Amino acid sequence: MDTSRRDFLMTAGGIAIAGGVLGSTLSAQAADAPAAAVEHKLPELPYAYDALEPYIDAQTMTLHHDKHHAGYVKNLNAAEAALEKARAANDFALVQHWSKQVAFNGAGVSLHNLFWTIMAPNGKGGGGQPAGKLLEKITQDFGSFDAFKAQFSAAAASVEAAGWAALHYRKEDGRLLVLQIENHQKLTPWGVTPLLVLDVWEHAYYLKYQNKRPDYITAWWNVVNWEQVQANLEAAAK
Ligand code: MN3
Repeated sequence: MDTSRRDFLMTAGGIAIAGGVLGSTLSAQAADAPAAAVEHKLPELPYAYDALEPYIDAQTMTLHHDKHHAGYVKNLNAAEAALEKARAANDFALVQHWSKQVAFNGAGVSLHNLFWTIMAPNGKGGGGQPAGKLLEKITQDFGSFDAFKAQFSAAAASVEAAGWAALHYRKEDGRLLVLQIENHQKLTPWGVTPLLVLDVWEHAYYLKYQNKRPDYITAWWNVVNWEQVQANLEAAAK
């Protein structure tokens, strides 16, 4: 296993959905025997657990990162290992089962990797409004920043059960799209790159906001790291 490639995939994991899965497939082609699955790792939070207070509380951040996100990483590693065994055994019922697990947990890992990075403490990179090229693009595709914000908030508020709201960049026509994601992997078209995502699974807000998901969404705008979203747009549009 090429460790520099593995490190790259780990750091780039927040940007490209299923980047690690694609990477392990590519490196497997170069070897005579299939390469072992890439071990996915839980990235550290780029700030302290209490850094997003009072908008997102420290206990929620701790459980969310250390238990939920860590669980997706662990389950992804287990599912990829099991998938390899099922393939080697030509057990296609198990291949189907573990493929679904890889999709669900892999998307969960990727979205959480991205989620932590598009937030920052309020007043220290978090909150306010986008500027420059990002603001220009949002204005072009949604009419105004306020119109975008209203659409994104409504998308987040109305996700059925567990899921996410996402701002995607579609390279084909250079458009920004606000879409919902059910669970971690459903309702997403091909050919888009998520730039900004909001976790609206109950584990993301229930301790502090209980059933008031809209209050969590309103508070969350105070910790959005627009500089990172702008960097994500530049990377996606390259
Ligand atoms: Mn979550």
